[in-house]
Amino acid sequence: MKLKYAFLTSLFLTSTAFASNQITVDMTNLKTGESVGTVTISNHPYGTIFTPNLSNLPTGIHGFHVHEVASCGAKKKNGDLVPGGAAGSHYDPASNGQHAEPWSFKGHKGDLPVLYVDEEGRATLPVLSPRLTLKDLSNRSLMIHVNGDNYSDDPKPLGGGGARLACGVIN
Ligand SMILES: [Cu+2]
Ligand SMILES: [Zn+2]
Repeated sequence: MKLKYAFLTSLFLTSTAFASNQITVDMTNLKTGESVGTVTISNHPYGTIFTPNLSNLPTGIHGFHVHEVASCGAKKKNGDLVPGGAAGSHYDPASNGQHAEPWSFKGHKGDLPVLYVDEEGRATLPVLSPRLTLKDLSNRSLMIHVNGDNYSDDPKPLGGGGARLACGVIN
């Protein structure tokens, strides 16, 4: 009986440790509803690493953030239905109220380094967030924007990323 309990306990601890080490997020094109691949988020001594395995995206750099709400649905804003609007704004638990460099403590905690998409429409280069932990990430969403990100609210708010292109709920 004792042995059986120890075995079950070790099984539980192993699966828990594995589950808390890595999260895979399914990403969907908000216009077409089609899958564009996954982003795997993993623990690292320097923060969390976001490893994309994405395709069918527009070539170039794209704003990439953790948004506060675990939804990729559309939401009405000023009478217009905004794709991905239900994801809310950038994850900002300290209510810093500004968009900044991913390594800055003055900006949103969900501000990530830009996502690079190659000539074939693929994104595979990982980025590191030095501030986020996996704990921060459950029940949030991951967003890829149409435009890039200058890590500032100037000249455009939220880095100038503009419309929401692809999204995934982080469970
Ligand atoms: Cu965003
Ligand atoms: Zn931001």
